[in-house]
Amino acid sequence: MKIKVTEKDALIVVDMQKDFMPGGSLPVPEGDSIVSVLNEYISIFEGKNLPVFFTRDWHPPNHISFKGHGGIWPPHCVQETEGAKFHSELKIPVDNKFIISKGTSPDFDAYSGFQGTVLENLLRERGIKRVFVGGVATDYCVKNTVIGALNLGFAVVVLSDAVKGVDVKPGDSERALESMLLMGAVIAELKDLTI
Ligand code: VGL
Ligand code: ZN
Repeated sequence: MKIKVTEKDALIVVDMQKDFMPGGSLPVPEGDSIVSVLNEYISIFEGKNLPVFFTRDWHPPNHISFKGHGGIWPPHCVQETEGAKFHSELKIPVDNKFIISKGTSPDFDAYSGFQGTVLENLLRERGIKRVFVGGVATDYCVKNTVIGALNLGFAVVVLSDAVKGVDVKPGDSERALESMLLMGAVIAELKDLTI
């Protein structure tokens, strides 16, 4: 299916941080394999001067999602640490890009880029009606960001060649994609986009 990228579209790149990449503290298997296709999407949006949003997990050291602090995850994406940095090959535009930090307070977690952030406002201010979403993890932050966007009334295109999941239980990523579809998201890949 062909999808034309228009001036009401934005790109959201979810949590492409070192701790979520192989070798990081909470690795998504093959998480780094989507960097090059994400860079292609980024250059399409940048080329049309459309906004690109990069969400990041940005946790304090005592975050509630961490083992030992009430959560299930190993410590990851701790503010100002190496593991919280974006993958070094991710091509972050100089202009018209926004970094959205989430999960920044000790007592709240945020799997959605809309939770406790200004992402919705930034999109609305710019007249954005549809978001294209890629990144990690399909079964956590991508899924919740997509559902968050749908619930706020945005149309959503999930970029199936630019997402990777953790699959704590086998099939979690596949089920996550199905639930995004059921809620109204469209699934597309690079070859479907026309500029
Ligand atoms: C995520 C687990 C814990 C994600 C964040 O970015 O999908 N997963 N924190
Ligand atoms: Zn987290």
